[in-house]
Amino acid sequence: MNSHPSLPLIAEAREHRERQAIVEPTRHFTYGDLLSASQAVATALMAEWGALDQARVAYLVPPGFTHAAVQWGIWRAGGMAVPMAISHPARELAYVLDDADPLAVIAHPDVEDAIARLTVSRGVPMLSSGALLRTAPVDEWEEPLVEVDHRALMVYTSGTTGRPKGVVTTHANVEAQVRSLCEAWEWTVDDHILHVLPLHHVHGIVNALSCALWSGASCHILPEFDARRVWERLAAGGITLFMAVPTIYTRLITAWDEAGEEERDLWSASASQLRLMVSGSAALPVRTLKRWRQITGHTLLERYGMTEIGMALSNPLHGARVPGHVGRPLPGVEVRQVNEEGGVLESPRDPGELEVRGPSVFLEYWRRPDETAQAFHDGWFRTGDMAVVEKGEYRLLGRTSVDILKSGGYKVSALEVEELLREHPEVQDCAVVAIDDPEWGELVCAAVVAEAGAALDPHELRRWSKEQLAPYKVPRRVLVLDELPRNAMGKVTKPEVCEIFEAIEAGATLDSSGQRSSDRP
Ligand code: MLC
Ligand code: AMP
Repeated sequence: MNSHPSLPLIAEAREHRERQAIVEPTRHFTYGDLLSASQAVATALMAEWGALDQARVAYLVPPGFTHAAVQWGIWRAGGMAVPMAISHPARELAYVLDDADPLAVIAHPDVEDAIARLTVSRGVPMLSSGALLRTAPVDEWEEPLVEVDHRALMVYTSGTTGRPKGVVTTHANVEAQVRSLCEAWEWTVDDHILHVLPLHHVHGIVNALSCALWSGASCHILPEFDARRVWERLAAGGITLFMAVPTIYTRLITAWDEAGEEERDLWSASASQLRLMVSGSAALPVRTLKRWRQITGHTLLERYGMTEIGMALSNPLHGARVPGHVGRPLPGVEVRQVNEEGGVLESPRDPGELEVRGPSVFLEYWRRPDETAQAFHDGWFRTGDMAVVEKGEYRLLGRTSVDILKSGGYKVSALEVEELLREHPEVQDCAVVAIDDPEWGELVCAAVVAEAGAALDPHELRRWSKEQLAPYKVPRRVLVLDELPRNAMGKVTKPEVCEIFEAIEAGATLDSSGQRSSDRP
């Protein structure tokens, strides 16, 4: 076997073969196990296709050891890893398959049925992750040379235009993202992170899983988020780090409030033992930060990032964390603000759009050269997020586009949801807006106008949407209106649509799935 792998991640893993890498609820795996299993995956892929030379390999594998082994195996064979979401319905999975156009799809036996029909009709080979991991070891395995500027990862994320785009990062980008966080948050081999995030977005992939594995630390993975299980796992002891989106902290607070006194005391005491708890992917409400501090003694470290850039701004590990602020640039990251004309602001105290530059910034949107070019301004990535700097600390003000929403930490394109709703035979027109919500941050809400003579049922529209869209994109509230509010130019005025939802909310007449209303307030 080649003793000089070109991926630093693999070289580092060999330094701590005996240490625990992945801990599942009932099984433990060492770095040695991860090296063997990922080599088995790489060997099997290369037996079929030779060194992959950046070819895309998609995978549909629940969070856990197998997921990590498959991702590393694709990398070690020289491929580009394309994670798919197990919670997504066929239409979303089909979109990723068509857009990524992968060489093969690796599927876990539990989810093979969900993807088999799609791969067969497209002629894409499907491989079972179970069978790959059982590939017999090969004595003479020449690990292919993987250049740092080779494409490593493609994560699908929604944008202001059309359907989701594949954000491609190179090995150098991923390494820069990981090393920046490992330095800023002082990861060590002695860390144990409790991982409850999905593994098809950077928060779960890079910040939690990859930082742990790069550091020789242990990653304790729960297959899905469940508030009581998280508290119970924290109470069992040994965890040093936790990372989540604000909705998860809100859910943990609710579970704590509902627990008995003895349990609360145990949970609070065990959480206080962690060395760091981080929040990100959406704005952390100050009330959540304060309540979490009361319960655990931790001032959550809030940071700001994006799929295209990894993490950019962070409150400090040591020193004061300013509530409502996202801190300062992370190591290796340059941040500036520009005005509407693209001019760099003279005073960062003025509001401006954030632009980011550095080795962690992505390479390209997959097969979208025009959109990639538009996303940059003189070599700086345009985030679409507005911010001011107050006493040296960045504070986010919102986004430049009303058509991007964040719900439970997931990004949603209002335009994408609108396009889907317009495909419904009874929908003539619609407007999708974000409504503030204490649990989800923002809720996806849709105002729709029915086709003439159609009796459009909001419940039915939601049920139909669920069959087509990722769960977090499905409108939570659907309101049937006679017409959408428009300005003199005939353009739908989304702020007015929001006002209608808010007025109805204030009157508390709208149930969670929407109800018919044609009375404009
Ligand atoms: C689930 N649902 C959501 C939702 N997640 N609806 C809106 N927004 C979401 N985020 C739906 C379910 O389909 C269900 O619909 C209903 O909400 C209740 O489901 P649940 O079982 O209570 O929710 P759950 O599955 O527990 O999910 C909640 C969650 C999850 C918070 C654990 O949303 C989550 O894991 N969020 C993290 C997302 C993330 O990792 N983002 C990082 C992106 S990277 P119904 O109709 O059946 O009731 C990034 C860069 C950066 O942003 O800076 O990090
Ligand atoms: P995504 O495209 O899913 O990677 O989401 C990135 C977006 O999440 C950013 O552009 C921000 O709008 C938002 N975001 C990430 N972290 C924070 C934060 N701490 N506060 C507010 N918004 C955030």
